[in-house]
Amino acid sequence: KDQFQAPDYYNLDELLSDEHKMVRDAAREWVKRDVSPIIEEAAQKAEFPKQLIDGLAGIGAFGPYIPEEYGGAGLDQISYGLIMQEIERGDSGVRSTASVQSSLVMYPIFKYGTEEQRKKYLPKLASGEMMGCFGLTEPDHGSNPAGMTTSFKDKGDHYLLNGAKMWISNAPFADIAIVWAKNEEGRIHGLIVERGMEGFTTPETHNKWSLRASATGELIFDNVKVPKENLMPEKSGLGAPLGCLDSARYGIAWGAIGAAMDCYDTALRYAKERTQFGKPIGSFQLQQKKLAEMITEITKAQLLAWRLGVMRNDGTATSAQISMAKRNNVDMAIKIAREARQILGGMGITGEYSIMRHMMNLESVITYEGTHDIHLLITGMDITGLPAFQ
Ligand code: TGC
Ligand code: FAD
Repeated sequence: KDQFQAPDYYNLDELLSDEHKMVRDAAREWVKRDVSPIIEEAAQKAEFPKQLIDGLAGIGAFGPYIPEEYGGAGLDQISYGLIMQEIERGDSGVRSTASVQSSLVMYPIFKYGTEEQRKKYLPKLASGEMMGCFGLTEPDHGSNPAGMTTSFKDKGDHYLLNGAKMWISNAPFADIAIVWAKNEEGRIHGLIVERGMEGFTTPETHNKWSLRASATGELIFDNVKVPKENLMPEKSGLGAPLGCLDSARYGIAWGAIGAAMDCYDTALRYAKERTQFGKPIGSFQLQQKKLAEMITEITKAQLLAWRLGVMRNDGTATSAQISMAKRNNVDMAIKIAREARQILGGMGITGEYSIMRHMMNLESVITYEGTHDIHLLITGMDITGLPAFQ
């Protein structure tokens, strides 16, 4: 049985509105009821649990901040963050599916698409009837997407798309892909590619030890004819995909707190129940130091995420501020997962507890949406004015 109790050491609930708490509690209950009982088996089998799609749509996880007229939940940024926190409390892979659908598929269609594209795709994406993926990374261009070689040519009544994307979450089952590719002048544009277009395939990536409950794959484009109306016209250049990443990275800053809270809560309960040398292990100073540091770091991360949410609501958060929160909170979560696993001793390596799964998942989360190193360099550039990427 899922006994999770969320830590709130600084009474952060007092900073939340009734709507925030209602949205958060609905997501929390859904994770307890529908995710926790099945997620370990899905991860062991390396399968994305598709049966969760309806529930994700039901808690507003697909397009939380997309206006209701397009099928979204019309919520604010803090509600969006809280939903991501609760889902990742269950599993980072399930949160990935929600992040991609919301911030990397619905967001670009909403922001950069035509009214026809919004009406055609957004309501179906919000309800989960249609699933999407986001293709930016290529085999030879990960941290440096500006170097991408996927390209399209204008053939009069259509575009001809060639190239390949790698490490794409949701690719194996997605109905549409948001694909970033260069035109003949080398300018990056976003195209909506639909499953079934001739020459478009999505082979699955196997043998992952991380994010096993999320389906990852490639996107291969072999002379794919893309109708002209599938180009998103309102923004081009690298800033277009990077703008989507701002929204997804913000959600991850909250999501990572969820994973950390679950590891801490599990370790705290175990430390109070497990007896060695005639005493609960939680009575030993070394274990208390670990737990005390965990709750301190979680509390700091919660404050960072909440403040960033307020700035996102005001429209004042910068890309560099979002980058810092993604980096800090994922790093915090992975360190807590490692310490929490040790508190459980041998039991910590089993699937009886969620910690090892979170720990392995977080190895992907610290790498995708910009690696920890790239985010350090983003902060470095922001404070010195000197880019150190090249
Ligand atoms: P740079 O010259 O700095 O910038 C190019 C243009 O982009 C603008 N810009 C941004 N715009 C919006 N949001 C941001 N965060 C932005 N950052 C930069 C910038 O102003 C410029 O605009 P303009 O108009 O002057 O052209 O670009 P650079 O080539 O030097 O690269 C900078 C760098 C390294 C920070 C960037 O390439 C980067 O962030 N790399 C990391 C790549 C990455 O994060 N990939 C993620 C792939 S998607 C993914 O991982 C999904 S996982 C999903 C899941 O399962 O949850
Ligand atoms: P590289 O860029 O080759 O980096 C390798 C190492 O070099 C890293 O440690 C990095 O920090 C370091 N490095 C690189 N450049 C520098 C530098 N200038 N200075 C110092 N160090 C540097 N991408 C998508 O487009 N869509 C998705 O849905 C998606 N989902 C993913 C799901 C999973 C499970 C994973 C693992 C990845 C996913 N990605 C996705 C790809 C992800 O964004 C990339 O893996 C990430 O951006 C890093 O690229 P890379 O793996 O090519 O590593």
